[in-house]
Amino acid sequence: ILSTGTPTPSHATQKFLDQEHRLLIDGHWVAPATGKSFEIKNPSDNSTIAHVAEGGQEDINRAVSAARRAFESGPWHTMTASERGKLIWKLADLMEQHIEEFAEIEALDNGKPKAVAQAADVPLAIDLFRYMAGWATKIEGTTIPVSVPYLPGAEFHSYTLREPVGVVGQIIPWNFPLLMAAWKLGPALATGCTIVLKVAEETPLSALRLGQLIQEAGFPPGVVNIVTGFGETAGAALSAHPDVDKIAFTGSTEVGKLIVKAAGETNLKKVTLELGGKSPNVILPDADIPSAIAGAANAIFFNHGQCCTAGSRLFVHRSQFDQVVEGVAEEAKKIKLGPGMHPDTGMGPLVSQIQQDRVCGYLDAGFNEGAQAVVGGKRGDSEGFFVEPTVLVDTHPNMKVIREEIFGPVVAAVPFDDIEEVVQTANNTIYGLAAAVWSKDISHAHRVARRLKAGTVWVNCYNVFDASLPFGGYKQSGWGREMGHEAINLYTQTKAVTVQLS
Ligand code: TXE
Repeated sequence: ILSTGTPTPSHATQKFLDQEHRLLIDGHWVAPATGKSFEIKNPSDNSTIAHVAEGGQEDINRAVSAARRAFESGPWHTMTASERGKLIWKLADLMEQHIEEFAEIEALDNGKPKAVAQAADVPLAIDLFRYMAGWATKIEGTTIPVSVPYLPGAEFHSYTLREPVGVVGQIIPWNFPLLMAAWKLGPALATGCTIVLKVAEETPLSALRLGQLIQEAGFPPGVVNIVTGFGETAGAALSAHPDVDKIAFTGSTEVGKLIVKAAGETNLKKVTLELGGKSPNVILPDADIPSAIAGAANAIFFNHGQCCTAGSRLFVHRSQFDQVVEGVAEEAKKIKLGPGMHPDTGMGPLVSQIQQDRVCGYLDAGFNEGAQAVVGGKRGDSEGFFVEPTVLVDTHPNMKVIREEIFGPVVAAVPFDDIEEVVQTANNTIYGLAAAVWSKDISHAHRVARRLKAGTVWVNCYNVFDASLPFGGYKQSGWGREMGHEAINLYTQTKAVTVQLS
């Protein structure tokens, strides 16, 4: 594991880390009502990099009241769509001036390689805001002809308005801290909602830096409120709050179910969920094998496997199974483990000791049930929360490592004999977030793409994301879609207006 020669953060990043990190409520950085703060760790060496405020129930209440005021009577409520769009675009411009700083914050806080954050997380977040800025002025209703049978001869003019849902609570995870904040904030701002964002306790820092830029861009007070704190307290208070109109959540399926329950027991707030996955990656016999091997490695090892879309079940035709498994294992061996800030790091640590223990627990369960590791299979020998990139074989369909989301750099490779069989096995999961198929035969590829039960299917590629593509899950991977036009629909509601003309 790399460690010597790890650069220190830039002056700008260090200055930010050393600040007092408070809550953003009603346009001010305020101390939490709890009076408490908690430590933020660098997962590559378990050192403390910052302290942030621990927001609780009372802070959530204050933030929701501020968001309500901003929604009902603040300047936001009378701002034109064009002005809203310009503010969002301005935020993207400000982010662009701080790409490196954001990348360093993500590397230190989450553990991902700085170069990856700089090439993917931060530019994708900026792009998302620009895409959503464009939508602000394109949210339209329709006109609808009506003929009412019990009012013969009466004439009407009917139309629909698409109005913002209102005060939105957003709860995000730690795997792509800045990008998840952008996916949530972008469409909510474009549609004119106001927001209380509860960031993950593991990785709150980039959202706090984003909060500073939101202030600098000039969003009115109360439009975006950011509360740092824990899930069981701040998160639960937000999802049960009677004055929140919608919760958008990304995280575990387990907590997703708690959110739905809280909504049902309180005000039936609308809920969208982006939850776990156990995504199948299917390599058909007619695939271009070298690119499928590289793709399969990327599918599982990107972001250390801490992707809801991680290609954690790799299905390969029996005739090519050994070749592909060997190829993916070779790719795994080439990956250098190290701190996110080290320029040679290919894979950083997992985000926390809890996640490291969870992933290693899955590995142990797999080995006890008879699985074998072709490569990897152990935690890293260091203070940091590293796990070796791992390829498992000799699994069977009832094993935990096949059924449950591991959320680490662990792929199970499974041979298949025919397409019908692999489609059935690939769909044999409670999840349905993503899937991929590799084939040079376009009919095969399209046919399999149709039959895979997943919200995203990639053909001859993996982990391709764009702000314009709707993203979300079938089955227990979630409700609703993020990004694209569909996200706009889910932050608005339809009002039908009917005017009698005669
Ligand atoms: O998730 P949690 P954790 C999966 C992945 C991972 C597992 C556990 O399998 O191993 O979940 O990760 C907030 N009410 N994913 O424990 O707990 C919490 O504060 C309201 C998949 O980190 O779901 C954080 O902000 N909120 C995934 C957010 O929920 C609560 C990404 C996510 O945390 C809460 C992350 C509660 N009772 C984990 N409890 C994906 N889909 O990408 C927690 N939270």
